[in-house]
Amino acid sequence: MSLFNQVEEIKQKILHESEKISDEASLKSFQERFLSKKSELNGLMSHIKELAGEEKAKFGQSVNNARNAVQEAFQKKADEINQKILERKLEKEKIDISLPSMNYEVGGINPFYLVQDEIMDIFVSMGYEVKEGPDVESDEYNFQRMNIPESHPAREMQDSFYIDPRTLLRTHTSPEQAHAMDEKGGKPLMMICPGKCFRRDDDDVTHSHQFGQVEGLVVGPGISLANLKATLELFVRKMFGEKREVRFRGSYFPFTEPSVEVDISCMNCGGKGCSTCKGTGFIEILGAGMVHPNVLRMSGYDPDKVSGFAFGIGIERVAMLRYKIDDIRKFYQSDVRFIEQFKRR
Ligand code: FA5
Repeated sequence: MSLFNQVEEIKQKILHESEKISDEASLKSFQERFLSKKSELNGLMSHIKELAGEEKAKFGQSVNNARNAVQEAFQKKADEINQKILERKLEKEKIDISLPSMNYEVGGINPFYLVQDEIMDIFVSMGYEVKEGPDVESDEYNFQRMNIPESHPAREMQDSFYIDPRTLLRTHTSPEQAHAMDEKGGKPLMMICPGKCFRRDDDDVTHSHQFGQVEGLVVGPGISLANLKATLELFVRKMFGEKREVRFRGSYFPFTEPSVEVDISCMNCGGKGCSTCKGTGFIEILGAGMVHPNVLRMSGYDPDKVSGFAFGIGIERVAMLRYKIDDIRKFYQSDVRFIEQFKRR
């Protein structure tokens, strides 16, 4: 038989073999037998030297063609088998969408944050800028820049947790007044700053050693106590509705002059007097006043040219009134029965 016929015969035999490939194992063994260097087709090439001239090239060509045909048949089978493997895998991993879903519980939002957001919305709608400040504060900003020098008796009422003798967990958000004025460099400003405060207070129904405040500050030419009163009345009305009774009481803060405290009729007894309001019928929600000239001066503002008002709202106290919560400690006890009542439905 001529070498050319042998090529054809081997090719037909291998193609016939390729028909039998049915899985990964037979595919592999076919590749080893018929497509490796030692395959029968490659072996035929050793006879090329027996041919002369043009015949050599023709023979090489026919072996190559046969090899290509075998490779093509192999590839076709490999594609078919890979497709089958993929189909089997997809079938196995199929998600049954008719199954009922897992019932994930969605938590509620602590009313502290609901109210903090509400307070911010009210002041942002009046044009206030929102600032942020550090929980860990320097003695300078927490006290001195707030007109509370060392050994001032007001420090007694705001004892805190100290990191070192000059650094403490801030006792109020008022140091943000000084930070905001530093930043504005003598220009008019209107800002609020929500944040956490810490005090060495004894915990009871209305006091916690950790609580939240929203500080507010407005500085500019001609700002008056009337502006402060109108702003806080508007805030109270937006927050609690028209019916809630509001009381402005003269007070004292070293960083404001004059100073006031704002009380709201108790949510629990409606003003008659109960244990929540300690029999007074009112709960204090914020402190406020006209920014003290010393504070303005220390922050680079001229008290003869500008004036300002400031306030510090107790977030839990507002939340207690808003949602009739009778004990401030509930905000911090992580009791799901409490939090669940504030789920957004
Ligand atoms: C201050 O902290 C002043 N920095 C507020 C202020 C700001 C006055 C700007 C003038 C100008 P006071 O200690 O009264 O003030 O606290 C303000 C509010 O924070 C209180 O009305 C109360 O709502 C809340 N608060 C204070 N101490 C506690 C506490 N231990 N637990 C819960 N809330 C508290």
